[in-house]
Amino acid sequence: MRALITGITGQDGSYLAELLLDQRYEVTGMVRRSSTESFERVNHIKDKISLVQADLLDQLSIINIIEEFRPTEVYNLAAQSFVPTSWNQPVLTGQFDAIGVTRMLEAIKLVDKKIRFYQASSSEMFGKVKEVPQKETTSFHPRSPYGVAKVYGHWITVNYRESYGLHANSGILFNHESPRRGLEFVTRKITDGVARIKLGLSDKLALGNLDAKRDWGFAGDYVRAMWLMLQQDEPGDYVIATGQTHSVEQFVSLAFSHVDLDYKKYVVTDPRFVRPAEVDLLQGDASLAKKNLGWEPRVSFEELVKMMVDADMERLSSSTK
Ligand code: NAP
Ligand code: F7E
Repeated sequence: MRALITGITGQDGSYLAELLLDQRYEVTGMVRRSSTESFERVNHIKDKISLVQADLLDQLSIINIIEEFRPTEVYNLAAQSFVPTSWNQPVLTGQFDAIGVTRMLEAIKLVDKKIRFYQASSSEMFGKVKEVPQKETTSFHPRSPYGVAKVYGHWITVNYRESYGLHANSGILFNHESPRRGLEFVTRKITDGVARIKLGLSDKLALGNLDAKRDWGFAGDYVRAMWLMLQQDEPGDYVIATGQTHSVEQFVSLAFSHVDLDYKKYVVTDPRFVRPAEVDLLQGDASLAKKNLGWEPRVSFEELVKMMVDADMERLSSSTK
């Protein structure tokens, strides 16, 4: 089995690459050209994978790597994934997260229609939610250019399945986190901030809307669901979530209390981190994934928060020694 992962240098790409190597896949990662290489999430497996340059913006580069590498499975994880940036760079976000998906699908259609395809769809598509919990049949109302672009990526994946019979799958993943999460996302910003305050490197943490609620799971659990979707006889769309929701404030409280600190002494709110349009509440229903894929999350919310705080404590303590 040969897998091509776009976005291999990201949080999910690195966990997925590990999982596929364990299953004895040949793994190729698509990376975009940069003047400085930042492969820190895959450094520990770099001898076991190959990295090839291509870009979601460049159709021919995608066709060429699929032609050359001939994967049996393609996981399209590459994207501009930070919601606030999508208001500042809406056109680029659309090029990466919407039209980029069409470029991937076109390349597969051209080279080999038997290649199985995974699209990284998102709970941000539900946005201003129409029902609680959200499932595969819940209609979309995205609240950011990111969410809007992901809706396009989702439907073009469905469309290529229906138009050309591709084994094209869309995973509607709710927020998933880990010690490898980018530092600008709220969970990692909090756990990094907690560790800095505990170690005396900082004395406050500025956040935006503390009332927003998310269904947070562990990224290592969620990449397993991606792989399971591509092992089914029939392609499909699946919500992947824990079924539980917590506020940003609850995340903050648990993270600070894990190192015996009272968050009220350190957390300040800053309007710079408040969004033009917010997604107030996300809570997913992953019953279909449980029934068809046998998928269930293994790491609880409490375990996730502690894992992330512990990892940031360890990283920052060793860097200050
Ligand atoms: P991430 O850590 O931000 O990683 C994004 C990856 O995309 C990076 O490897 C990045 O490469 C690559 N990339 C961006 N633009 C590219 C381009 N033009 N050409 C080639 N590669 C490009 O994101 P993640 O958290 O792993 O998420 C993976 C996917 O799932 C994304 O599509 C995201 O939108 C989606 N998603 C994430 C969540 C979540 O909670 N994590 C939930 C639902 C859906 P560089 O290293 O060069 O920047
Ligand atoms: O925000 C609130 C913020 O940036 C979560 C991406 O992976 O998941 C992610 O998108 C919530 C929002 O993730 C701060 O307003 C408060 O309500 O961690 P986040 P996100 O926007 O939910 C989805 C499923 C994806 O698909 C995306 O790619 O936290 N919040 N204060 C803050 N958020 C940030 N970033 N920073 C703050 O200071």
